[in-house]
Amino acid sequence: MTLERLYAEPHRRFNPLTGEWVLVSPHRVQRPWDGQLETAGTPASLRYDPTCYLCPGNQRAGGARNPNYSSTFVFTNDFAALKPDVPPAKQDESERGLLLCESEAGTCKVVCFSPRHDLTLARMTVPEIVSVVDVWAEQQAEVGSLNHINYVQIFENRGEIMGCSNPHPHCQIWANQTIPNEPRKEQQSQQEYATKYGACLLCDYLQLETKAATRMVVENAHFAALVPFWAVWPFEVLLVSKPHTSNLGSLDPVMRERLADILKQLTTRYDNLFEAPFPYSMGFHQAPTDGEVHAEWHLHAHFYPPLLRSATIRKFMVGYEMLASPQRDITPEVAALALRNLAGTHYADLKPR
Ligand code: H2U
Ligand code: ZN
Repeated sequence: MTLERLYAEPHRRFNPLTGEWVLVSPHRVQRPWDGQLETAGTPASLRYDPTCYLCPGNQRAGGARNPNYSSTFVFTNDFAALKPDVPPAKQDESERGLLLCESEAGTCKVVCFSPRHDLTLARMTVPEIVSVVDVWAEQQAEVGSLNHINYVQIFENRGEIMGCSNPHPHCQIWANQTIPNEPRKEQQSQQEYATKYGACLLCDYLQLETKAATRMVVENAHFAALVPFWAVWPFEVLLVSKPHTSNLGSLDPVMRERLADILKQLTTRYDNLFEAPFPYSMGFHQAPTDGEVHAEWHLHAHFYPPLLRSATIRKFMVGYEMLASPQRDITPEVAALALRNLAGTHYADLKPR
């Protein structure tokens, strides 16, 4: 069977980073029912919102007041899910791993990208995004150097549809003692691949994608954004560094500028897809900060947008997906083509005012 024919029929694809499979059902795109309708997010219009807990000078829900910051601003989450001072303990009443629990120390931070309430990564300039990348690199190194921190997770939730109620451009950092599930799976896969082939999984994968070009969305000299072969979400993107590097803290100024550039290019195309602010959860995966070398780790970011075929139709991960396996309708190749063909200039700048 040709690859083309295989891709046109129900098939499953393997995710070598997690060791999991995704079911692809391209023929289902023809079904009449289109999915759940939602209201599209509207761009924030105020440069400063007196009711926003992230705007400069405003009081937060926790009582503290934000400084009059002019670039980025980092603070410890007032409602942190993790705390540094947890007494260490581990228990399993069953002694068979049936009631296993252990204490977990950590910290949670919030990073404001800009004092401007109405901006997003797509609407910020590259130098402004470089300031954000600098904070990420700084935090990764600083938080990661703490004794009780072995993994630093940087992530951004955008859009009401993703449960983010505040449009002010910001991300969160959750850092903790143990390596969380997703990076742990990826660590195991990268380690096994390195042992088996004496090469880096993502370096090898990127080489294949560069050659194929069918799933590439945008690239620059140091980063590539592509719809991975095994993507679960319709417009999922994997952002990979071209040089083999294991964490944000080790990026030099040139790499930081190129990362800012690709972030702007990708988020601009996302917004242009449905000519609306594009919701997503994104986050960086990088080497644990447990004192080991971790040469197997290759820095990357995942973008998981929930949208299906318009700004108001979302994909739900329910039913078969909750109970058996994730599934997608349009192929990653079709999604990549749609994103790749979009203008690199933001739609809001192209429209007559
Ligand atoms: P979102 O990224 O999901 O919008 O969450 C923002 C975080 O900001 C959330 O974790 C924190 C919440 O705990 N927060 C504060 O730390 N202080 C506040 O005054 C309100 C919200
Ligand atoms: Zn604000």
